[in-house]
Amino acid sequence: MDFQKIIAEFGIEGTVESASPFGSGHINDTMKIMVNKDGEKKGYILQRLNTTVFPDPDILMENGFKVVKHLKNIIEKRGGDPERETLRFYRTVDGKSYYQDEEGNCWRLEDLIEHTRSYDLCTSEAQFESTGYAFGSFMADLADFPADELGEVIKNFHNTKVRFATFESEVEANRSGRADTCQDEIAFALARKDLAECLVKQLDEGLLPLRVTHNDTKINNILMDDETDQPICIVDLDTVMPGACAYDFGDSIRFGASSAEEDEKDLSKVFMRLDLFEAYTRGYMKAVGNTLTEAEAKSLSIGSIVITFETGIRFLGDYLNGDVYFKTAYPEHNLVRARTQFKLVADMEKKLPQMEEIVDRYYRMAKAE
Ligand code: ADP
Ligand code: GN1
Ligand code: MG
Repeated sequence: MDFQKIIAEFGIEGTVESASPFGSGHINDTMKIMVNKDGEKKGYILQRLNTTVFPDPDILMENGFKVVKHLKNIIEKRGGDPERETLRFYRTVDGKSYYQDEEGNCWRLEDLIEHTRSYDLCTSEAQFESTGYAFGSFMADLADFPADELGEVIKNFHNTKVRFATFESEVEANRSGRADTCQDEIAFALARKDLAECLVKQLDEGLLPLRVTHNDTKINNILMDDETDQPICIVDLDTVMPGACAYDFGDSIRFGASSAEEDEKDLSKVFMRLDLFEAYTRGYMKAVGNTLTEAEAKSLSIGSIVITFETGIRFLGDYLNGDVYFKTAYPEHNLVRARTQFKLVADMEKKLPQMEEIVDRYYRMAKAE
């Protein structure tokens, strides 16, 4: 890959000193590029967009530019540092939001946010509490963003009812021929049709309001400062769309309140940590508790189970399809991921009363303030 040529397309001068794969995202190909210009080094993130997942990169990138512009204004108003607290995308010298090479690959470029890192496993309650605060604040910052200006990048992204129907047809089709290797997991999933429908039903009936949500709030999509270990910037804005607040709350819990990584093979190590659940709830409610309706607050605990279940059927569906969506490192990877999600679902089903008590307690506190 000629990275020197690619960055020149974005008007970046200087010599590429290094280019290495970066992060652990499942969708795009992410590279960290270090450029030397007259002895000064600057880092960039270059991503080859996954056009199977995002068939319309124009819509994707225009959404990204709009969201970042909105966030930059808010950060400036509150006296923050827009260079570090949100992304900066580059346009090409021809004014396009991404560069398409001769082979059809679509590339986008953004500044590397220096002296930060992201985690695949939460390191402390304090870190997760501030993550809850950051994702809650993100939703608050987007509260007055005109949602109708956002193109729908992936239809029905968190429509778990539609996801369930898709999963049923994937089981039926069994494209990879591997259905016989995951009969227990398929049965676990097919027994939970009601779970799949419960958030969608409340949205359809108007019981839950639509907000502008991030929709992919796992903790490796938030950058922590190397020194303070505090959240600096929320990344991966590809799926910012109208949604329920429980989508974001739930996805953070799914990933960050888990005792183990998403692809842990030893299921005895996988459970939902109530201490982390409480920490996240504390931070989240401090940010947005006083703006949530009763129904929204109530939806957060069950929503965490729904989103974990949804992610499980997406992984299992992809395993059945022959690993065409998520990046995998080995043939069983998606099945291993589905198993951790289902283990978490089963554990959360048992812990639901405690989760609801925690949410209710912090919600009341936030309302009383
Ligand atoms: P994917 O859609 O594949 O998940 P992301 O946009 O999330 O791709 O990027 C992958 C990872 O790269 C992120 O999880 C984060 O750790 C890191 N990353 C992304 N953008 C930046 C940035 N501007 N500065 C520093 N790290 C970044
Ligand atoms: C993908 O892109 P990444 O790795 O941050 C996926 C999410 C899933 C997640 C599971 C666009 O997120 O929806 O929840 O993997 N993103 C897309 O880890 O499908
Ligand atoms: Mg990501």
